[in-house]
Amino acid sequence: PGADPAAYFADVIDADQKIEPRDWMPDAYRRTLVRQIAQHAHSEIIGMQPEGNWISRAPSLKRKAILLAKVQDEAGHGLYLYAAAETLGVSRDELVELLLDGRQKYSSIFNYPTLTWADVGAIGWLVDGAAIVNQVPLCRCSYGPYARAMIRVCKEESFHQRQGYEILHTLAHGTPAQQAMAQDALDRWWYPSLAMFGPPDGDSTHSAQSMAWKIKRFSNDELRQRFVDMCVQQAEVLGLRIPDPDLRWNDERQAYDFTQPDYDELMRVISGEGPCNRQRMEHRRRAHADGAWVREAATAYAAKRAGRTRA
Ligand code: FAQ
Repeated sequence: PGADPAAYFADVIDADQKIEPRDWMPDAYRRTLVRQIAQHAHSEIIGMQPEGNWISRAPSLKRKAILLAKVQDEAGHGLYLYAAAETLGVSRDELVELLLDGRQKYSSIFNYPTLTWADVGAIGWLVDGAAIVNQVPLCRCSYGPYARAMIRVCKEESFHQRQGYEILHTLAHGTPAQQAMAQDALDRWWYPSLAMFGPPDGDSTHSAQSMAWKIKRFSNDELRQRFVDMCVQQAEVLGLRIPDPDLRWNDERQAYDFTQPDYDELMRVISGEGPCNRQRMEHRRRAHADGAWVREAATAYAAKRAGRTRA
């Protein structure tokens, strides 16, 4: 770093190198990262609920063990991401408070209910699939701690995606009732999964600046297109129908044309009016309150140990 920290920042971004916690950065860069990383962390933690709903009802011991491990991975991703956010000078306690107060967001997708076992398969295939498409480019994000966290997270997400795909494959090749259950899950999760990528580029408030800073590497619409193109063949192998009558290959664009999700619905869900928003937040507040004694015990233990080392 030379005498001019702003010039150094610009050079690092230009050269595709990483900004590290001790480097100077514009306040707005820091704020955007805190917002995005915190929202990402909260999504992992709230995202444990829809699948957690099926741990006690998984159809076999093996499925139950796999699902338990997946939901635990999500808790791990959440903590990993809170730790990445803390390198920007905020504490995990503050971020958790911002979530519980409703001042920070989590992904819209986790406000939809998991009605059947097939939904666990659809979440793995589509929601983790969308998460991978969005997060692989984040491994090259300009902020070092976030980029490095994403490498491990993506490896685990790709295992999650396969386990979901395998659940759906089993159901889709099972009895007619199981096939219908798999199709119904795809019908309900398809558009909410497309909406995960955020508003269309024209309405995305942060995209242009985040792309200039190389936090985002592709726009919301570019990633949504990539996801659709990836899913079409996978749905064919499953023998399931993507619920979009206008889905067709466009030779000129070398990509699929598809129906956009309902962005008014996305905005309603983001603003708290989705099918499960209240339930998800109530559950999180209760879990946080029930865990107060663990935090108190851990703080007391740390203080006791610190006293012992000093003595
Ligand atoms: N939900 O200007 P943009 C997972 C908000 S994966 C809620 O385009 P940006 C794994 C946005 O915050 C899910 N809010 O915003 C898993 C902004 O709000 P603000 C988590 C949304 O940031 C799988 C406003 O709309 N992944 O958890 C959504 O440039 C299975 C304007 O939007 C990540 O968070 C939405 N879908 O782009 C776990 C990835 N979309 O603050 C369990 C990292 C937009 O201005 C089970 N995040 N908003 O009022 C990102 O890549 C970006 O933040 C985007 C949004 C792409 C989500």
